[in-house]
Amino acid sequence: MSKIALITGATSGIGAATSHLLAANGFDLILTGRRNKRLVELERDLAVKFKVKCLLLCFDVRKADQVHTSLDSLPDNWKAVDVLVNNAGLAVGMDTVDNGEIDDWERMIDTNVKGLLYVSRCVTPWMKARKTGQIINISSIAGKEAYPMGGVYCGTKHAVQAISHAMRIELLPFGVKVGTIAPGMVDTEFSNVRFKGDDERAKSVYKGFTPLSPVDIAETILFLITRPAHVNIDDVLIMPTAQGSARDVYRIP
Ligand code: NDP
Ligand code: 8X3
Repeated sequence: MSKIALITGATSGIGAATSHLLAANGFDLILTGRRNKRLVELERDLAVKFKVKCLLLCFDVRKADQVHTSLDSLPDNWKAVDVLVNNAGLAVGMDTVDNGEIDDWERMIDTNVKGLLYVSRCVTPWMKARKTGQIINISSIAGKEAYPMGGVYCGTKHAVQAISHAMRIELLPFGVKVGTIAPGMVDTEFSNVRFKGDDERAKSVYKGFTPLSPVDIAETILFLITRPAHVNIDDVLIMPTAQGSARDVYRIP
């Protein structure tokens, strides 16, 4: 029987790349995101390339009721989730705390922290009952270091690190693995979202060096979830070769 992976934020970037790689490796997939058209296109693409089953759930991770209704609606055989990738997340805006927009803060906190909690709260009991499973939470270099103008995003990713560590300890008696992956800069739609559709500014983030690709992170996820039963990789910091800290990037003009 194929293993089942549930990937949040499958409609773009790291989530989409992970969906492809896990499908290529025989996982059946529960794919989630808000953009249903993209989910349907992704499913069609995966069906053509790989012989895996997909189940699509379109919901907003910020809405606890949507998360619970969608996940609880899964047929019992799909609740046997082997791998949960809590990937849905975003940065919105870049500003100092005294100038920041409250709506931006709420979007980041509600998505990156509360959304991850809502999804985990639903899926973890299924894993506990089966005494098996693995949760990968996508953190960031921003979960390791804080930088000016990114205080709230960094705060959310520090929270992801702390929550993940607590979950890891809570789930020890159940044999459920928990790990975090903290990437540096990855070329996805992340910066377009952060800069609210300013494509030129978004592009400039990745100028003059080679950023990570979403496939680099997908391959890291695959490595973590294919370790033997007695091995849990707790935390991975993965950076572009040209990036040495959240703020130090060696760019060739
Ligand atoms: P993308 O913007 O390409 O993808 C983000 C994904 O999150 C989309 O599929 C989006 O789906 C989903 N998402 C966002 N908000 C919600 C929501 N409210 N409900 C449901 N799904 C949501 O960015 P990345 O692939 O780069 O980001 C993935 C993760 O990686 C994030 O947690 C991000 O913080 C983290 N990360 C990214 C880095 C980077 O440099 N790119 C570096 C370090 C970490 P939809 O819009 O359809 O809902
Ligand atoms: C995304 C990486 O450096 O923009 O998490 O915070 S960074």
